[in-house]
Amino acid sequence: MVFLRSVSALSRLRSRLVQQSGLNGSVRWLQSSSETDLHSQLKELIPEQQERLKKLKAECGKVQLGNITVDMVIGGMRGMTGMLWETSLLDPDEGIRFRGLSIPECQKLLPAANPGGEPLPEGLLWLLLTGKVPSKDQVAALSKELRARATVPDHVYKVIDALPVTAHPMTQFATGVMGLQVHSEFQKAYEKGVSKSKFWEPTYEDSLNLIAKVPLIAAYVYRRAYKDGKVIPVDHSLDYGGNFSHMLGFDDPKMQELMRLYVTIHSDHEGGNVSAHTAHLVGSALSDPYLSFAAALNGLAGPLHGLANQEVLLWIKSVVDECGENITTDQLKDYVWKTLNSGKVVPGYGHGVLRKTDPRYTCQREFALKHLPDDPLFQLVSKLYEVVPPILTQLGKVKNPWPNVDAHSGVLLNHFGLTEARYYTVLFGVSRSIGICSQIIWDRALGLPLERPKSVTMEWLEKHCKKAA
Ligand code: CMX
Repeated sequence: MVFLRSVSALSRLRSRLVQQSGLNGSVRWLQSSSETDLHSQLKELIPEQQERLKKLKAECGKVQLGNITVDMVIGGMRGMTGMLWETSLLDPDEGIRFRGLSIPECQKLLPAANPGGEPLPEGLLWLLLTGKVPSKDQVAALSKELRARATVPDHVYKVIDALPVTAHPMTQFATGVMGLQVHSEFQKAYEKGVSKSKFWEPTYEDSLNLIAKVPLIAAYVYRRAYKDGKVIPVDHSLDYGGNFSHMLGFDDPKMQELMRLYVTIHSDHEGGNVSAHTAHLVGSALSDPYLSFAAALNGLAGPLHGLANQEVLLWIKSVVDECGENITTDQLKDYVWKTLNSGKVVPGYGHGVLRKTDPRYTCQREFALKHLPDDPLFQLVSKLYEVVPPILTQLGKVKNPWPNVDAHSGVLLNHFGLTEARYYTVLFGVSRSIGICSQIIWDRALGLPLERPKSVTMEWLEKHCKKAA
């Protein structure tokens, strides 16, 4: 029971309660000494969410969510609702919401390193895991905890060093993550016979370790591939995003702000995208977070998914190489048609779910307008926004002619000196560790089962359709 001794105490408490509306929208009281400890917070939340799922299953288990058509089965399961993903939800028109909050709301509500600055990714991690907007103290405590976990054993670097320095950075990165796996707490606990009700605890340990350590591996890969292997150690005075930027070799405060924004907006995009779904699927076999996340990275490395950010910058640079920086609209249209006519996609445009401009694109554009309005490649990206959608619409088959997140990220990084496009998907991967691991913790906490959808053959479909007709 809390006693309110004064009006100011009452208003302090009120603002705190507003900040801490719970997972199901109800307000929670957080007065214990464990208030700034994420693990304690989760321990409190998990039983009520387990009950919620039990009730949902008992009361609504037989409610239909839609009809599955043959198109869906042969069309990559588009539009088929088929998995539970608690941390974020994607609306085709509005874009992503992290635990109900849009990107502009996250920018407004999550604690920042600087007044009016970009949100701290640690704050987003707290939000994804608990469903609550964290206080500054909670974010500071989590930041400190992640720094304490940010060490990588030497054997991981040796495994990476066994690869040619020219190996794709995503290959080096995923290899490093597999090297970390030998320290999995989940695997150890499972071998010792941990009970199902406790699965989430070692999963939590692995997840926080993984999130804390991947920036070091990613920075190592960058410095190895592009900076003669000169590694920059962790700066214990910096936050997660700032530190990552620092270890890559970028200490410009604007680049550090960009990294905070980048990691925040790339962290999670509901569950059906290739990387998130892969992690969820692999994890459903009780593979630990390292195994699940490494699998996800291999999906992220595909050009239709995360590799598109690399492809966009390379494509933009090829436009400049061929036509110069002062390219006219007509030249740009011709270049887009040339790309399409050679059987390629226009990278950075289109989406499996979104049907409007990706808000992750919009917030990066706002960042560019604030910090680099005169950058020639940014201006080219703006011009592409005018040119590409009408052409893709003209094709008549593209469901979403608007830009996605990858259409913008490269020119921002390039502006601050991170010019090596082949590296970009690694940054996406580091960011994804936050969303993917948050959901894996909840997968184990909620006791979600092995994922095993039914597949059929063409013959089966033909027979089924004949019968239906
Ligand atoms: N350029 C050219 N053609 C495109 C296109 C684009 N940007 N986007 C879609 N199309 C084509 C598809 O290739 C498909 O053609 P076919 O029927 O001949 O195979 C047709 O339009 C219909 O596709 P869709 O239903 O609109 O889109 P999908 O859900 O099948 O694919 C995506 C979505 C993202 C793979 C696709 O839009 C694409 O290839 N975009 C370019 C790559 C890209 O930017 N990927 C990054 C996405 C974000 C991320 O995951 O990081």
